[in-house]
Amino acid sequence: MSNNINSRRNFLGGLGAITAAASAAAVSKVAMAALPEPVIQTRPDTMPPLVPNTGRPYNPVVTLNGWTLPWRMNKGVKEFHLVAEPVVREMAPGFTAHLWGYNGQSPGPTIEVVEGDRVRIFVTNKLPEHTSVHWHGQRLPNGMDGVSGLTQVAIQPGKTFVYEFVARRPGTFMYHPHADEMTQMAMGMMGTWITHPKGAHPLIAEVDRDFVFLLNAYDIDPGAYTPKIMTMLDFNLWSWNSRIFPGIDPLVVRKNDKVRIRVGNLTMTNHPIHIHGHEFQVTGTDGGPIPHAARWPEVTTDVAVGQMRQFEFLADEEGDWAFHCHKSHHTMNAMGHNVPTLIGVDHSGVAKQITELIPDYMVMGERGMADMGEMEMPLPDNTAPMMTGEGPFGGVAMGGMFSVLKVRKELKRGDYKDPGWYRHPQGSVAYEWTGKLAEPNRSKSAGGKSMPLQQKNQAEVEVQVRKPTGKMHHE
Ligand SMILES: [Cu+2]
Repeated sequence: MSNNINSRRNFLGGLGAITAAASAAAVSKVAMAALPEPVIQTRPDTMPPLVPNTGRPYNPVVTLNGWTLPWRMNKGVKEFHLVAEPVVREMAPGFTAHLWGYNGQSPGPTIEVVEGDRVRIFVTNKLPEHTSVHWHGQRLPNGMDGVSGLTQVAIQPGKTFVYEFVARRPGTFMYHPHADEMTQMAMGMMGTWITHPKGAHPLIAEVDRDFVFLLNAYDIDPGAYTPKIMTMLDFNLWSWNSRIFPGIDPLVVRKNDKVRIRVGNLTMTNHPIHIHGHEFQVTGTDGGPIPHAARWPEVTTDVAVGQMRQFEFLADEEGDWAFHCHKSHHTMNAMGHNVPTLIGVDHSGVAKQITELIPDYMVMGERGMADMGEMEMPLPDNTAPMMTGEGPFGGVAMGGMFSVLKVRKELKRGDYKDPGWYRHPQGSVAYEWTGKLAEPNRSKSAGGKSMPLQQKNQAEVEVQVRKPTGKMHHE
């Protein structure tokens, strides 16, 4: 996590090091007369929570590899300024994508308000085509719902529209265009909206750490910068807030902190989000908080398309706990697909011969794919390796939707700095067995009483042989 707030342009500008808290409300008299000056973020780091210093107090969220949009208070109305524009997003170190987003990044900044707040959002369109913003999950006047053509005129390039409503319902919401959605969401236009409860709420617990991120997916050819927008299913980059492992920051929490994680899905498939070492309860959806009697413990929760799930747990086990999507193809990056299974195929000799013809030739997968995580394979420029990451015990061989929940005793309240790798207590790490191995005691009655092995007649075993037809591919 970076504490560099200088990368945020604040309303006053040029003041140098201004704190996140101060930038939330600092507005000059000149600015009051016009639109709020848009605040632009240029970095993909997880920014510290934006502590409010105007309006009702609340415990702010931390946006994973993201930030919260400062606002100005104008006669009792919270005013925000979103700018829809092309952005350059570093998805992982060494790999940047040319996306569309808001205020310098994809996803756009998180918007945080309090139940009952009057909100005004200025949306300026700097895209080459029209857009609109839909406020997913909000109770609002129909004409503020942001569906271009249906509830409003689309925002043409260069135009600024104003959305105004009262944040009536506390919860976790999303925002995204409702104009040329296929293109604009495939290009990364989305953001999160948090409406905090205005006081103690019977179903919304107070927590020590409150994280939020969106699930998104891209199809960017190795070596390319711009997503292919026509892709429906075969995405090759599975990201959290437009970051892929090892570019996703760890979720750093203090031992015995009560933790809430809010996850919204704006991809085109479901993602079973899985945490190690702890059980959680799903405490809310974008439809609102879940009654206590309807909650049950889980270690994985499926987040379907267009849904938000918020879950909570007590982080009472120290360590570096994997936290990831449980679809194994979603924890790898581009180039991992369309490779034939070669497990058990011996390539020795062949690779050497081919290398003489094609330098850099590499055989993939004869001992499984784990080698891929460690190989120094030449990649096209601007490409994330398929599986990578160096852990304290070797290659992690992951990509995509993978991060680490780091639970530590020694952290201070509000400290989100990466504490490094976990120091395991002596004797608490899986270790190699170096003693003798017993001979396996093989089962002699595989079918039990119903199909005793001894009575099976070998001659009755039928073998089907299918001859290749002319239509099959021959290697
Ligand atoms: Cu997934």
